[in-house]
Amino acid sequence: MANPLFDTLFGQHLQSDAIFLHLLDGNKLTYADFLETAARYAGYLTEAGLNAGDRVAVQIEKSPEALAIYAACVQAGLIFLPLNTAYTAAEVAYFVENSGAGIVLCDDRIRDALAPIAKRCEAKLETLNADGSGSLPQQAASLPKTFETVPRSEDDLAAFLYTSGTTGRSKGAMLSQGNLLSNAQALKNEWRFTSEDVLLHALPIFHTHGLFVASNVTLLAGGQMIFLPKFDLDQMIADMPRATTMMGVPTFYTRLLGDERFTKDLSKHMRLFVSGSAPLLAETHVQFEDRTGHRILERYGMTETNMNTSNPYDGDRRAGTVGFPLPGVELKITDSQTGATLPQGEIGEIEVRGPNVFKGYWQMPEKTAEELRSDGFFITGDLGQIDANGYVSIVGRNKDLIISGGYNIYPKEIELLLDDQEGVLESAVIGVPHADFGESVVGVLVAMPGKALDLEGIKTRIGKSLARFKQPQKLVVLPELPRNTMGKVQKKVLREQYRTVFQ
Ligand code: MLC
Ligand code: AMP
Repeated sequence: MANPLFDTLFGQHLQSDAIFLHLLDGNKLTYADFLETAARYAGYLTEAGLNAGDRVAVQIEKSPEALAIYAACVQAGLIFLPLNTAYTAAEVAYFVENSGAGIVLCDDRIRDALAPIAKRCEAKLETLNADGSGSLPQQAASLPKTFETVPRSEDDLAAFLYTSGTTGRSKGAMLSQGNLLSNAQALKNEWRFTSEDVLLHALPIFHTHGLFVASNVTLLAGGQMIFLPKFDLDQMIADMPRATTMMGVPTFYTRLLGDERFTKDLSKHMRLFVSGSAPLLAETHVQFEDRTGHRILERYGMTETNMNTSNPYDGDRRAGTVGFPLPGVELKITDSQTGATLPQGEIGEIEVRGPNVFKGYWQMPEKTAEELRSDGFFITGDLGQIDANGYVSIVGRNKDLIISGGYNIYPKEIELLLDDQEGVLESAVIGVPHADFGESVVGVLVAMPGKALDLEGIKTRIGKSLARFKQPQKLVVLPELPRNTMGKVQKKVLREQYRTVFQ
């Protein structure tokens, strides 16, 4: 095939008058209309001088046009680099610089903030707003509604998704066409997606879950999406009667359960509810079944690997487990120190191998080598266990990571900023239980001898460079951090100490 990802996900729908997207304002968009927009954008990006393999950094609100940029990149052989809209200009600067993006696409509201970054990185800067206006659509409007698809192979890169690391430095996970395609095919089959499906889509489209899992599976099946700008409880309840399936992070499910309008009746026609990106409490799973009669299907994945495991569609969906490895995915539990495979039932590091596993971190061969073994197994940093029936459970993390409302937050990144604040000797950032977000961020500070810390001032200053969702919801001061005999900070002790601050 000329361009396997484009041909399989999009190409099959080029002339299709079938509905693809239902929008908040009641409008509907057919596949053909969507793909004409994508073709114009692909034409624009190519005329702007971008060549196959160049990076397109986008920090734009969710909209059909934003999704069309993804399609345009695939069609033009460009690498799509979506960025969380909550990132500050300082955070975006790193991604643009590190990726060497040839163009930065943003909302008009943040154009001025990103202009110096684009200039410094010699990247073009164009805008695309949530309502479909902006400098890019303006220039693309006069271009042809068809575009000659740029040939690519399954090994060619399709997307960079940045993921932070335990060192605090973000790494660009390089995903190939084959990575995305193989996963979309596995999930469509496992979850029985067809052209009859209407997915209630309220996830952001700058991460694996909303972009690849939700959108690619729907595209492959030729289904429809009720494409909501964000999660809004009233809207979810209003739209559920029109949907057949929903995908969400656990916060979606706890919020739905917290509303008495969410009843068995409202959801009885639904075919499937999928949860992932963060642990779904077994208690939520049980409550959901009690309320609706549906058993949520929990799956497990990550940026670097797409989806690895899934509970069965037909078999027993077990609360507190993430099910079985997907077809084509190998999963083993290993000793974190030696890498040796552990006997069945023991807890260890989860490693995965398969066509879903990424190609490495952009221009970071050492980081890649630390996590991606030469035999193809990726060391996930998650701790897991496989039971006698083959169900995988995630029991903890071997990486210092907080997951809040499905967003990953790496403590190191915040600690580096806190340590730089006036009067701070050292800091430790921890995640503690939070009823809505699952986990939330607490910053523990130690002051330099004789110094008093201005906590409000510190909050304001770090807020300038750190996305809101990463900012500690609470800062506390301790005389010293608890350490073990090796001198390592005992975050477990801190997590226990501050367990109930949000409850
Ligand atoms: C928003 N806020 C958060 C937050 N989301 N704080 C902590 N954690 C979060 N996840 C903050 C905002 O900054 C704001 O702060 C306040 O909460 C309300 O903002 P909002 O925009 O109204 O929030 P809301 O719409 O309620 O968003 C919550 C959410 C959203 C859970 C619906 O975060 C969300 O859609 N999460 C999904 C993330 C996701 O797609 N993850 C997949 C990653 S892929 P203030 O103080 O200004 O009021 C992956 C692989 C895999 O992990 O396996 O899928
Ligand atoms: P990200 O880097 O944003 O892709 O996040 C990936 C991480 O999310 C994984 O390494 C897990 O720690 C976590 N994760 C994803 N799905 C689940 C799940 N179903 N249960 C528990 N943790 C999950």
